[in-house]
Amino acid sequence: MGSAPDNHHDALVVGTGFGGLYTLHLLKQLGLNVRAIESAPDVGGTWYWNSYPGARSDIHSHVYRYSWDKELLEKHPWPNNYLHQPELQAYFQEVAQKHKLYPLIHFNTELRGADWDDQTGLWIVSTNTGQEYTTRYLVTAIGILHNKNVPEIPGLDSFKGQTVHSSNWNPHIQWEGKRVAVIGSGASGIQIVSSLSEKAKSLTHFIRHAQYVIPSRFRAVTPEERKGINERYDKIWEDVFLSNTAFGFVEPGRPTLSLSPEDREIVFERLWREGNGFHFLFGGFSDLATNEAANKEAIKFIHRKIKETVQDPQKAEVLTSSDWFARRPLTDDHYYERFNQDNVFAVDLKKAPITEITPDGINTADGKTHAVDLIVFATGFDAIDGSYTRLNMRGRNGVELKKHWQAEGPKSHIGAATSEFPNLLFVNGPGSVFANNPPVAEVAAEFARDLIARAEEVRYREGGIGIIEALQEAENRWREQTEQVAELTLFSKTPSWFFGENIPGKKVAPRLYFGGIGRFRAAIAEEKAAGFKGFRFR
Ligand code: NA7
Repeated sequence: MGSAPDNHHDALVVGTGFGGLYTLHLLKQLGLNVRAIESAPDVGGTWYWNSYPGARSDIHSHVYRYSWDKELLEKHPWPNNYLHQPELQAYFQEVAQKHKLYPLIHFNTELRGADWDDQTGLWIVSTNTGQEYTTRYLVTAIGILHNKNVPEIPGLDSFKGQTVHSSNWNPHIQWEGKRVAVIGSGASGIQIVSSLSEKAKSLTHFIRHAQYVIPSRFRAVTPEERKGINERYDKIWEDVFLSNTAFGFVEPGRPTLSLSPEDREIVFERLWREGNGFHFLFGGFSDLATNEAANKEAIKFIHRKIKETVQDPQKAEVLTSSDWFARRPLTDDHYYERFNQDNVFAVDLKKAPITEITPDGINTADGKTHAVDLIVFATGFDAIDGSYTRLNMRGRNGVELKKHWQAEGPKSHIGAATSEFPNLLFVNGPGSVFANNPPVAEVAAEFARDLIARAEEVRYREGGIGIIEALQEAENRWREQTEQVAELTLFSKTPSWFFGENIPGKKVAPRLYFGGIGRFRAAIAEEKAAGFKGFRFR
């Protein structure tokens, strides 16, 4: 199919979540002829798709938004300290409307692949609709959690009831009054168990690795608090962008073992009472995620809370993790309490793995059959690079992105671009930073904009087509740095999607930079100050 003029752009942005919408806004401001494509029928990205009952951000609402629109910050309603999925959806819609982004977006249009033509300096982009686009810059903000992981369990096709992956929820899913199985105990599984167990006939949670779930302390924000936050917003964002985790709370410099056991206990109790998993891990002490002895103290505390909360000792045992408290921290107000209901059960898959799915339910290795009507796969995603490797992306000389990253795992220079793929930019791609997503998306979108602005400058000055490419040495250096920092944390000692361990056969390597958003921004600033030395412009 040929490319109609409406399908040729200076820049094509893929995705309209936090990263994509802002990138679209920035490139429009830059005066480029820019278009976005989005696989969903509306804006929102990850937050469009993850709409299961109880889907909610577990980061405080006043920092789970863009910092750059002061008016929206002050006026857009957020009645509670956390945002439910429909509120986030409404927020994205308001941003897109206010900034006149809707006319620039082609919805229901999914990126399938793209080929770089070095002669013309164009990407030829294919989509699910059959429509091709050509673009000089291809900016992908395709989300780090998009490519669903559904395990291949024998007999799955024979199941007579309904099955759904957490990111595919829809109104046809019948769960009230039904016997529900939830497989998976990450952020999605915990929230789904907590909300569905209210009205399900029974709920069985199949757990391979139990996790540490900190109360969220969901509550309304008072008008006084809101006023105070509005007045302090500039300072709040300044701190967020200089911090490590960007979650909007103070990150103390105090090591855990610097306090006496009694004083430590007071701090842990306070963190538990105040709520929020990230706050518990990063807001009380400086070293819970890096020091084994410190982490063990937090683990002891949480284990005790589980024992105190869950009345049935057998269920409590299944819910008690033996790993480091160093995966993405989880938050929910009711998760542990739900297991005090007679109709809520916990199955330890380490002791009794799933052997097969039958027409009526799930069989486990201990000979039990769990009869269910609905199976919810809260089994996560082929995360980060998995969003890319499912696509047919071919760079210079036809090199495939999948192959380019196969041997050593994904590489990029400061999360923005990879060698041999000129003018392909990532917003929150591999090599980006582990921190609160909206501020990270802003930093990444601005970096992509700056790279494009620089390429355009070179084009006007020197003629030619305007090409940016990450240098191999630069991306290797960034990878080394990412590995070194990851090694200092307990995250690297705890299998998770951060390192690719959740997908069989995937190269195990850090996919995010754990050095904090402040240092990540400093790396970008240094890069810019040195004339973008890690990139070649031609
Ligand atoms: P996660 O955090 O990747 O969690 C997936 C869960 O599914 C995790 O508990 C896995 O167990 C479990 N899983 C995966 N495959 C299987 C099989 N085959 N059998 C049993 N259990 C399995 O995904 P989420 O959607 O919850 O969260 C993703 C991110 O979204 C989250 O971090 C937030 O940033 C928002 P495992 O631990 O691997 O044993």
